[in-house]
Amino acid sequence: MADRGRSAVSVPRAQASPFDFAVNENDHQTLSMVREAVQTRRLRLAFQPVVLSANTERIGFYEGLMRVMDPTGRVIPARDFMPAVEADELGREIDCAALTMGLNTLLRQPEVRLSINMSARSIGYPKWTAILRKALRSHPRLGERLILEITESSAMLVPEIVIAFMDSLQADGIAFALDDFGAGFTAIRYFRDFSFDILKIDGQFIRNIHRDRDNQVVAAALLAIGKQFDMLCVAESVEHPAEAQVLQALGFDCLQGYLFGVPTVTPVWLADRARVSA
Ligand code: G
Ligand code: MN
Repeated sequence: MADRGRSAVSVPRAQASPFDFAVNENDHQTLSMVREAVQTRRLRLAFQPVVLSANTERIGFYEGLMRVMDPTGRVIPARDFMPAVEADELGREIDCAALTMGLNTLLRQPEVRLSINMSARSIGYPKWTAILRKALRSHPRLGERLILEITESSAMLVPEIVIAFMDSLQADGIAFALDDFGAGFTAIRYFRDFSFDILKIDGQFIRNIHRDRDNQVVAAALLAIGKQFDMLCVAESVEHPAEAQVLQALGFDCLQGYLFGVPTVTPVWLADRARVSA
């Protein structure tokens, strides 16, 4: 990945390898596909439960994950297009759409707590702020059920700005989650100034944790950091019961992953409504 970024910037076009060309071409196509999806409103939120470790029948909150429908109606997950649009204005538009859909869900489902992903690049994007402010003006308590997830790599781009942003929104009851922790570069010293409420440990340290001694040690260390800074700790990408057992024994607060529910565009509250109206 790093090589790809470097060569795309520094290698003159004539010397770019066919691989680089294909990658750039691919990103370009992704960008137009997503742009069209935003214009024609082919965006959906998929919901995935985050369950309590002590009782996995209970849902702490849902994560709302952005999905783009391609023209043939196929559902494309955020991780397949966000890297291509993240630095573009289109990334801001996606964040605005996710926030709008998330706030609408909170309005319609008073029992749901929901997290929405955002880039630190969207902080200070006037449209994003306007969407949030407008919703909070008419429904001041909505923020108490909203969690904003910011990836570690994005938060570390502009830590001082993230700190001020969090301070300004925590008064509205909004909680913050540091997403994909361990996958980027964290300057631990910022933990003192950040006031993240939730720490989500990246799935690469969770995978096969029942068999992988390295992951046992790394996940325990990341968990210890989270606890030290009073954060609720979530393990991502839990796929097997044996992994869940180890994570429960380590003391994780919440678990998320295919084992407890795949992201779905028809969560229980919409499925119930479909049954009632059928
Ligand atoms: O970056 P973030 O953690 O917000 O991304 C979550 C992504 O991980 C989503 O695209 C979601 O579909 C995916 N995901 C959720 N649960 C699992 C899982 O158990 N295994 C894997 N491999 N991916 C998952
Ligand atoms: Mn997330």
